[in-house]
This record gives sequence, C-alpha cells and structure tokens, in this order.
Amino acid sequence: MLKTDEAAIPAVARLIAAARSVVVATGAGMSRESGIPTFRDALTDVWARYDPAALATEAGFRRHPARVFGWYTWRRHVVRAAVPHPGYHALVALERVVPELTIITQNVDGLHHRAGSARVLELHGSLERFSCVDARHPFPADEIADSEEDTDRAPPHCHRCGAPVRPDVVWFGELLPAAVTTAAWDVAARCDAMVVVGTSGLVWPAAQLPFVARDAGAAVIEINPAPTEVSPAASIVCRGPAGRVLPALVAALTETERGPT
Ligand code: BV8
Repeated sequence: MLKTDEAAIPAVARLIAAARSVVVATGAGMSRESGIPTFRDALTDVWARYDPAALATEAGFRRHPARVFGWYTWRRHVVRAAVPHPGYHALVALERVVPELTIITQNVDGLHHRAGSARVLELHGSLERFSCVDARHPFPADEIADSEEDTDRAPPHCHRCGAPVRPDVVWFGELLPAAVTTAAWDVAARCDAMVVVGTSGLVWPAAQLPFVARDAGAAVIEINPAPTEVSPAASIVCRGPAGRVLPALVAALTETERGPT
C-alpha cells in the first residue's frame, strides 16, 4: 500500500494506534523547519562550502584542528538558537499515546532532548559534548565558550592527557558508539512500526535501520517531501514536511480508538 501524500495519515494513525513499540528514526530534515540547514540542501546548507571529508573526519581535524573546531563550535551556536518546531512537540505527545516510543536520531543538534522527548538514541553523538582526540577523555563543555562566527579556533587541550579536544560526534570512518548502536538495532528489529523522518538514507550504517525493521516484519512509514534511498523500505509514504505531517498524525491518532491516555 504505497500512498504518496498526506492522505496517508489516517492509515498511518491506524498503524500507530495498533502498535505497542514504535521507533521514529530522524535525520537532518527533521530540523529543517527549525532553521537548521540539512546536509544536502543546495546552496544554503551547512556543508555547501566545505568538503565533509576535510572537516568531519579525524584526519581532517588532525590536519586542521582550528578550522574543524571552529566549525563545530559555530554549529553549536547555530543549533542552540534553533527552536524545536511543532513536529518535535508532536513526538513528545506521541510518547503519551504509544506504550513504547524510541527516537533514533542521526542528528547532533539535541533538538529532541530540548523538545522534551524521553528516550532518544543519538547515533552520531552531540554538538553539546566534547572529548580529547587521543583517549576520548570527556572535556567539560561549559569550558568552551560560544562561537558566533564560523572562523578558525584553536581547540583546548585535555586536562588529563593534554591531547587536543574534539567534538563528541561520530566522524566519517568512525564506528558508531557500541551501546547506542546495540540499542538502536535491537529496537529496530523488534518494533511494530518505524516512522522514518527527514533522512536521505545515504549515510551508513544508520541507513540500514529501516530495512532492519521491515525485514523483521515492522510497518515502515516515510515522512519526507522527496523520495529517498529509504523509500523502497516504506509501505506508506507521506510526501510532506515533518513540521506539518507529524502534528497531523498526532491529531489523527486522537481521533482513533486510542486517543491520549
Ligand atoms: C562507519 C556527525 C564503519 C558529524 C555524521 C569510506 C571510509 C569509511 C567509511 C565509509 C567510506 N565510504 C562509505 C563509508 C561509510 C560512511 C558513509 O555512509 N558515507 C556516505 C557519505 C556514503 N559512514 C561512516 O563513515 C560511518 N561509520 O561506517 O564506520 C567503518 C569504519 C572505518 C572504515 C570503514 C567503515 C559514520 C557515519 C557518521 C558520519 N557523521 N554526522 C557531523 O554532523 O558533523 S553524518 C551526517 O550526515 C548526519 O549525522 C547524517 O547522518 C548525515 C546526513 O544525512 P541526513 O540526516 O539524511 O540528511 P540529508 O541532508 O542527507 O537529507 C535530508 C533529508 O531531509 C532529505 O531527504 C530531504 O528531502 C529531507 N527534508 C528536507 N526538508 C524536510 C525533510 N524531511 C522532512 N521535513 C522537512 N521539512
């Protein structure tokens, strides 16, 4: 049953109403309506001017520590100014309707936490956390002042081993944190439904999750204005923006038998 517009919302609401365990897997598109550019937006995106391999890798950091550190602390400033849009609050409301709701996000902007979601698995880390590049000793984030400019900034050095401090995000070529990966793949393999919001499905291994859910028998729903690498795994597609579709989904849920508890 492949529906390609918001007319699919009642069918999604019925699926969610009947589900015990639901996963919502989000990507950069989830934050687009909060003013944070996605990675693949043409022109305006945060990476349009940069080569990701030069910035979002350990080699890039070791080669240009001030460039990379300045870019990440500027991005932290940008996301701190962002406000979670109604789609984020719809996911918080969804927690009151679904017995077990887990959010798995590729995003590092912390907006799910800021909106108040309780169970969030951050596959790729967070702009709000820092550690040293050699031993990953945690570094106090409050010792890192805000950056209002995207300019070079020499990183501080670890209080324990003296190594340069990096953002606690997963760079390309790095393994995802073991604990969060195990938890994410476990819940993807046993959920009744997975709603995939705002991801192009181009980055691995996160892109695998919708297929893990589908192969385990879950209903996969995609919320995205455009077709993606994930679309083939979806049995229902809502071609619309997260900030509009998610609140409409929660409204439709209150009209089904389960309404808010
Ligand atoms: C790994 C944190 C094992 C950092 C990120 C060569 C060497 C090494 C690895 C590889 C290699 N070749 C390939 C790989 C694997 C690599 C990979 O997948 N590369 C891609 C580019 C092909 N993956 C890795 O390296 C991963 N680790 O494989 O380890 C290993 C180890 C050693 C050697 C080999 C293997 C680690 C990947 C994690 C990278 N870190 N983020 C930072 O943020 O700076 S990735 C970053 O980009 C994000 O976290 C996110 O994951 C990704 C962006 O993807 P999306 O979120 O999907 O965003 P995108 O812009 O693409 O799409 C937005 C979507 O939103 C669009 O579909 C759009 O239509 C939609 N949209 C727009 N508006 C809205 C909307 N949707 C809803 N509402 C709207 N309003």
